[in-house]
Amino acid sequence: MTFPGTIVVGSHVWAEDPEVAWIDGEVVEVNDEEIKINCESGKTVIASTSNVFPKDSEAPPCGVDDMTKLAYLHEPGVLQNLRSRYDMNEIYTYTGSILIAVNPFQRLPHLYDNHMMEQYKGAGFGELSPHPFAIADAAYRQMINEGISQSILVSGESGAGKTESTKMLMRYLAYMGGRAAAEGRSVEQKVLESNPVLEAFGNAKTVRNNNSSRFGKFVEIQFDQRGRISGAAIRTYLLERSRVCQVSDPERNYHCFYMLCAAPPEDVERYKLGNPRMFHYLNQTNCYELDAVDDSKEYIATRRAMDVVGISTDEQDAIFRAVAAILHLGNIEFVKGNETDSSEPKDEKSRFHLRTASELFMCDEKSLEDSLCKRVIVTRDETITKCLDPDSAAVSRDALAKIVYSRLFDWLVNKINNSIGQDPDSRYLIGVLDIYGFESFKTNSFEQFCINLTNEKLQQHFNQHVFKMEQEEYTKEEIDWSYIEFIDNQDILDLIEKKPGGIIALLDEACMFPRSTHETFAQKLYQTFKDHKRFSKPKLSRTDFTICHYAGDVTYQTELFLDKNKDYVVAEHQALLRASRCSFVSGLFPLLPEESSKTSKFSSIGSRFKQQLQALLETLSATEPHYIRCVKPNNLLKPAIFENYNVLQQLKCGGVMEAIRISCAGYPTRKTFDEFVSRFGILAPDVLEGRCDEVTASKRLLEKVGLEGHQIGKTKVFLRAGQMAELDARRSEVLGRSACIIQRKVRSYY
Ligand code: AOV
Ligand code: MG
Repeated sequence: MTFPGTIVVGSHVWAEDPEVAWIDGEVVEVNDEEIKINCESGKTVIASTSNVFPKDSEAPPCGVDDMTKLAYLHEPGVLQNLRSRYDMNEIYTYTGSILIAVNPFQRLPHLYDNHMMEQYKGAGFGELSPHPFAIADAAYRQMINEGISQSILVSGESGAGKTESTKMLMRYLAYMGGRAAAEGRSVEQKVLESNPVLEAFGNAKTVRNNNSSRFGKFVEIQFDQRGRISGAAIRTYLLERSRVCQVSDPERNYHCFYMLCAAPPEDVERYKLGNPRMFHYLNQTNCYELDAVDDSKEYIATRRAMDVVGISTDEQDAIFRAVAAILHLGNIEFVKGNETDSSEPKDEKSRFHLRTASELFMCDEKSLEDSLCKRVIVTRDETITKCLDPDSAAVSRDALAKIVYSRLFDWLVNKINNSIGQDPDSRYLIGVLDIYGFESFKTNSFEQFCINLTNEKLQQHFNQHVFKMEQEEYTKEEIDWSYIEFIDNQDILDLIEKKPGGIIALLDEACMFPRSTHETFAQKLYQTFKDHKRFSKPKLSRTDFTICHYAGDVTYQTELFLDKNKDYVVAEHQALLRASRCSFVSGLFPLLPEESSKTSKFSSIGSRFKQQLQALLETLSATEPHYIRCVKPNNLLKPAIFENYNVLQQLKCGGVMEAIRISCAGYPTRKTFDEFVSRFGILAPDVLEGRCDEVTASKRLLEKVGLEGHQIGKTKVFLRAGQMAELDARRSEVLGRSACIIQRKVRSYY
């Protein structure tokens, strides 16, 4: 977007800069294609006219609380606005009804206390500073007033603040919909306390976030006729299983492992634990402690939260026994056994951990050893026992640890749901979605593929909504607006999930066909999608593929796609734990229905995830959505550092720039009549002579300056992209530089 002819000497502009993305300055020379700019920083730069944007020299230095109030709705303007607000700890900003939240990386307790909730209760949207409470309040009121279910979608990259924002939303909704004196534990208390429980078992320290959620979550809060919370349901998505047995520096395993090792002595003894440095599943990394977190206190807090959500003491004991058993399991090492290609526990130490794990799982020690070191193969005529070599036994051990942990996590979610209770007569609900944002790393595997599919789906939903909102604004102002194109990502969704023929379908086929490898899978993809606009094969690779996502290109490594897509329990593991004397453990492994115990043991994680997403989107489409976009201002996780490029990239990935683009395609600048007249009256002082109202004055002004294509709404003037710049340029000409200074001085008297 450029504004030819609107840049004159004296114009304030933004120019692209390799270091900080955009720098601002004043134009001192204009040639055909090039202009010379004196920057605020003292630098002089030459820029091409196609790479500069007009700057609003009258923008308030502390920014505006809604991007749509900016005179110029473009990238540098948006960035500058966020930045100047962030510098003053104003971490929230609206773009219309979307809330942008920039992570402060420091506690700002005054922002979230009860007094704040009190204030937002019933305040009109936009009346108070932007805040998640305002979003929750708007959702709650819309639900009550219009009787429509609502949803609040929180997104952003890892560490951007989704989970923290979600907790704030839940607190506010519990505050609004709570019943004062309920017997026992109230529904809203249980809903709130589900957070620490799920975080203990589903969060971990990663490079990007010390408390990273390793699962997606949709919390549905149900309300009765009177707007009181009557039930809730938590749905979770794709817990990262691999972390249970594989962690790299400087990350950690799931919090619960460290908490348990730091439990009071009697518990540590009961579960035969000790220093986390003893355990293979924890000592693959050097990170054990977290800054400002005391695991022993967290253990107590988690236990207390488990009490609140209705997990009995016996159940808690069984849960932590299973967690401890996993740690002991991880310490069993294998060496070659007597027979060829067989394996057995390495030494006394490994035998000790094997014994301890079997005690904790309450299963037979020999059966545990066999389930790790042997496989039973049933053919038509006979049953053969095959030994596993030490490497395969270790793989088998890890598979057991992962399946127990993931079943345990699902059990927790289920238990919490049953304990909170669903309200079958609920009138409406507010859903809060806290789900992983778009990911693009050096290596991207099946997890990133699923995560990015989620984001494609939510992006489509978002675009459609933003688009609708724009249309509504125009309708409200009674102005004409022709349909504007926006990037639709349906083609990417088809590429991934079309049935048959999409990537997931091809992956499932590969998983069912015994001779497939990731190489044959990749070949199949190349063949099938060789002409697809959104798909490509990287030149130097034989097994990678690239998808051109809405937020950018991501290259996926197929190596582990087949393995990771297969969800099956090794029959020996199933039988072993099914036979546990602990009803909790055996309950994690219910008998399989006839069907799936036959030959085809394969169940596809990708397809199931796709179905879950479908169900989620169906739920969402029956609600009125609200959006929170979280932004991580730096990768150091430190306060007061705002990295321009980094933030811009996130605004793009979160669809904020696209939302802005959609609005730029229409009438991006909206000025109320009196704002308009006071800013541009100087262009035609004569039309303002005599008495006339501001609407008439605005109309005459526009006529006089000969602007076309704009619209007059009911309360505002709507200008097309570039028109504001044109008016400003004329204004600077009229004013001249010195006049401009005088005017500013005069203005400061008001
Ligand atoms: P995430 O949910 O978006 O990441 P979190 O909500 O866990 O990110 O936020 C990461 C960290 O940033 C928190 O642990 C806090 O230290 C800090 N933080 C975030 N928001 C605030 C706030 N409003 N005030 C103070 N500190 C904050 V991930 O779960 O990794 O995608 O998978
Ligand atoms: Mg999170």
